[in-house]
Amino acid sequence: MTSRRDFFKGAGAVGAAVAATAVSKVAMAALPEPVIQTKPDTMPPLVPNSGRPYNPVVTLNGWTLPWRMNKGVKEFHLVAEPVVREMAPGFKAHLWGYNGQSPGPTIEVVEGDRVRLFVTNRLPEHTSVHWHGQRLPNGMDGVSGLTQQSIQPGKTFVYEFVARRPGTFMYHPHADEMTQMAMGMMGFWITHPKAKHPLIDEVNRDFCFLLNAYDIEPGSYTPKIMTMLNFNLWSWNSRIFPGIDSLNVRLGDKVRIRVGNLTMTNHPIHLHGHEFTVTGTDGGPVPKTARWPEVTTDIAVGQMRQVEFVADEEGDWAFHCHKSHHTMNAMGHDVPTMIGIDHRGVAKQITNLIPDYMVMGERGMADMAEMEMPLPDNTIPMMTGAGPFGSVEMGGMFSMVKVRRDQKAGDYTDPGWYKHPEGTVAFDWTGSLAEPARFKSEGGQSMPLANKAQKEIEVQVRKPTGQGGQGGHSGH
Ligand SMILES: [Cu+2]
Repeated sequence: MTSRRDFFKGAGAVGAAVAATAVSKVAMAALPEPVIQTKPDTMPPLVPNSGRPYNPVVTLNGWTLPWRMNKGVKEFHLVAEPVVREMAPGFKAHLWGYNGQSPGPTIEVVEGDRVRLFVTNRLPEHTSVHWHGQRLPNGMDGVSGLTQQSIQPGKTFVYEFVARRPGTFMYHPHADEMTQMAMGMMGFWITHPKAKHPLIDEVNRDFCFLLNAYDIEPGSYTPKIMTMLNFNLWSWNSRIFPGIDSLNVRLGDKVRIRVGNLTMTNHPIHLHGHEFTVTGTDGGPVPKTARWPEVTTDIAVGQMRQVEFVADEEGDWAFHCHKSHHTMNAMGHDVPTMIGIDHRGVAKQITNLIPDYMVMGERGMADMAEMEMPLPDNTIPMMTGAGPFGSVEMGGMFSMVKVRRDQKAGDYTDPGWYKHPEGTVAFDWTGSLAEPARFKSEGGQSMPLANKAQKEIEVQVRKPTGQGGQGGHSGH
């Protein structure tokens, strides 16, 4: 994470065509200069320098959009445009997004703020922005064709409303939605409470990110937009592990993490080493009497969840989607299972004949993480991530919550790997071992003999081809 914010002044390139809304002429005299982000880094929280104070969030591998205060109105300028997003080091995707990145910048306002959003369309087709979860006048809801004309390429529309309800929201197009969301157009929105709120606790760290998914053939750069189930890249804020930054906190911090799902399937998000409670959704804060402890919470399509916990155990705690196919990166092949078959030396020869060919490890999948398989350009290994004890064998929707005693308040930098106190790491047993006592009945005596197959049948588990199913990696 860097503290450097790269701003590019894109002023002058904006043609202002104003929507037929009740926005004053004075306000329209000039637009706020769009702020463009060129880096995929997690930016430090943007401490508000105008308007009501609040405790800002940190957007994972993202940033918050600065605003201009204009006669008591917070003015933001979003630019919808093609972007090149680095999804992980060495892997770039040609996406659509806002202000230089996908997802777009997080918008942070305070309950009761009057907000004016200029949206400039630099895409090759029309768009609109829907402000998911907000209470607003119907004509500001951003559904093209239904509540407004769509924003044609080159045009700028204005949305204006009061952020009436504090909470966790998102924004995305409501025009050619399938294409534009598959291409990465989305962003986070947070409305902070204007005063102490009985159901919204103050926290030390407040993180947010969106769940998104792409189907990018290894060797290519642009997502396939027709894909409904067989995505091959499962990402947080358009980043895949090991490209997702860790969530770095101080021991004892109260931590809030806000997550929204704009993929086509649900994601059970799981935290190690701590229990959390779901304190709110995009519908608002959860009443305290309705909260219960969890270590995994499922986030359905189009839903948002905010979870809270006290980070009271030091360490590097895995934090990931619990669908195991979602913690792997792209495989562009119908990959046969080769468990039990020694293919050393063969793979390279086959690859000469069939450039796409890739075999699963003969001892399971774990050796894929270390295998020196020639990969096509612009893709990264399926499972990877060098940890302090070897390969983490993860990809996709995986990160870590790093809890440290000496992490300073307000410091979000990566503290490196956890140094475990002596005697607290699982270790290799070198003493003698007794044969495990197996149950005599193993093999099943409970089924009447008449119903049993004549011959003993043994099956081999075939994994993971994901044919036609959610979370599959093949099918190309
Ligand atoms: Cu998932």
